[in-house]
Amino acid sequence: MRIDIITVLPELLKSPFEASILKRAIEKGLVEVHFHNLRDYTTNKYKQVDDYQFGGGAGMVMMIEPIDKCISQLKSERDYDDVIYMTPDGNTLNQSIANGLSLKENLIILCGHYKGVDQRVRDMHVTKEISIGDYVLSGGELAAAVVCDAVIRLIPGVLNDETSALTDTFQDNLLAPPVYTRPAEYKGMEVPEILLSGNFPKIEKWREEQALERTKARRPDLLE
Ligand code: 6GU
Repeated sequence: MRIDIITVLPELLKSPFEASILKRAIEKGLVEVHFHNLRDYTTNKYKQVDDYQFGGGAGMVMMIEPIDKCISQLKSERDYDDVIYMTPDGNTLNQSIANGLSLKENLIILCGHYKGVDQRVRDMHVTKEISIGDYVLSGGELAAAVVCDAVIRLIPGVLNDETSALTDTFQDNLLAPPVYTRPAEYKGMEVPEILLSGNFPKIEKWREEQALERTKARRPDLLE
């Protein structure tokens, strides 16, 4: 997979890709991530990327020209499956959206700022609009990093134990069951005995029950 991220703040976005699972995915050649600074696509000498909105009102709007130049250049180099615009009025990210994106070959992610981008960018280029929840961030960069993390860890070969993505919370609309590691007893608190029993069919059944119980208690909406 190749991901091209268009942003006015590349420095805000780079560090998540320099540690842990995302770093390893890049090193293994399973994903390429390229950052494009929108200011490199401006035409005026002030490297201006935003302007006042037509009709008046507070807040700047990201201009169409630098964004179109950047996206058009990328599209001339290869085919893209999707151009994703990060925006609080997009579809809320969930595991099903992440699963779908993990199957794509080439993606562009455009990070919004200020009051957002000129609507014509969305009409002309954008194929998916994604939010990461009902709250407002200063820009789409952190949201883009969240999308990349959720998607990249699903690419086959990225996680060491391939089954571990399959048993994630949400992967089957259930929350994950409680987990324990050594020591078996800590300050009088004991690990459930079943987990020490070695009876794997029984352990599996216990985990399923726990997952269901937890989901009923915390997220009954997932079971509807
Ligand atoms: Cl994608 N962008 C911004 N600016 N705020 C958000 C968001 C995105 N998702 C949730 N809040």
